[in-house]
Amino acid sequence: MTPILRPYHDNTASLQAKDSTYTLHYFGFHGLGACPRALLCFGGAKWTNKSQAIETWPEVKPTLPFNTLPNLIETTAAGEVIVIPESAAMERYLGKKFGLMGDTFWEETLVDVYYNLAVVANFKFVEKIVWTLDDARERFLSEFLEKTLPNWITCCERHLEASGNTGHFVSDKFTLADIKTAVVMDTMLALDTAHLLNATASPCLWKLKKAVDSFPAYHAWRKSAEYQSFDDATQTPLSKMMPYDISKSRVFA
Ligand SMILES: N[C@@H](CCC(=O)N[C@@H](CS)C(=O)NCC(=O)O)C(=O)O
Repeated sequence: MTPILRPYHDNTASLQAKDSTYTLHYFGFHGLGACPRALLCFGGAKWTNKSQAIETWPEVKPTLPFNTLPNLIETTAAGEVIVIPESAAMERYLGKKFGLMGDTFWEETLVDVYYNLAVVANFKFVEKIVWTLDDARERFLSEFLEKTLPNWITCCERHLEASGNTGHFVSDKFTLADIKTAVVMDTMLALDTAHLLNATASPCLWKLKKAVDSFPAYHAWRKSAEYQSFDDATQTPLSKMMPYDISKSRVFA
């Protein structure tokens, strides 16, 4: 039977429940699993990784709602199990659940704007540079480093500076926008970007990255052996495609 999402589910109670446990089903590398994992740390949630082995992927794939990973699996205290596919949907779900979407309608809009800016920058990197033809990669990478990334940085810096350089997109509070931006910066820092991303060229993003990476539960996750194993599994295939050094993302943790 093809798995489907529940056509209707009133999750008001589960959104309010603080005692759920979570499983993040993804492959054993960072990729699209990195931001949901960070959000689970910021939410102080009880969570574990279910790392999908490549060998069993062909039989697992058709059992998933959209045949892809990540999937977030939430088990409420009452034993109800909620499965959410699509990284952006689960990130916004966790953002709402953990109070990381701002406190007013306008703050939520700002969160959406800078969250989406990071989503799109990451998507362009993945689609145009990772999943591309070998002979096109170098050209797309140059364009990305010369245009797409500087534009993303400028848009973020302008807003962060105008908001008082607090280390946050919204006031002085952590939101989904901060967390997604810091996670996407890990990928960008691993490329040849030292001239674009540093304490003087992009001081406001640097401050934001430091604030996010220093958050105690997230800092501890980044220091864990499991996170380190995801670093290694992320590094190996990408460094075969282009200059890529994940250790450069470990500026603050
Ligand atoms: N739009 C989806 C994309 C999911 C996706 O393409 N996931 C990849 C891994 S990053 C996957 O499952 N690949 C294995 C496959 O398609 O067989 C999301 O954001 O969750």
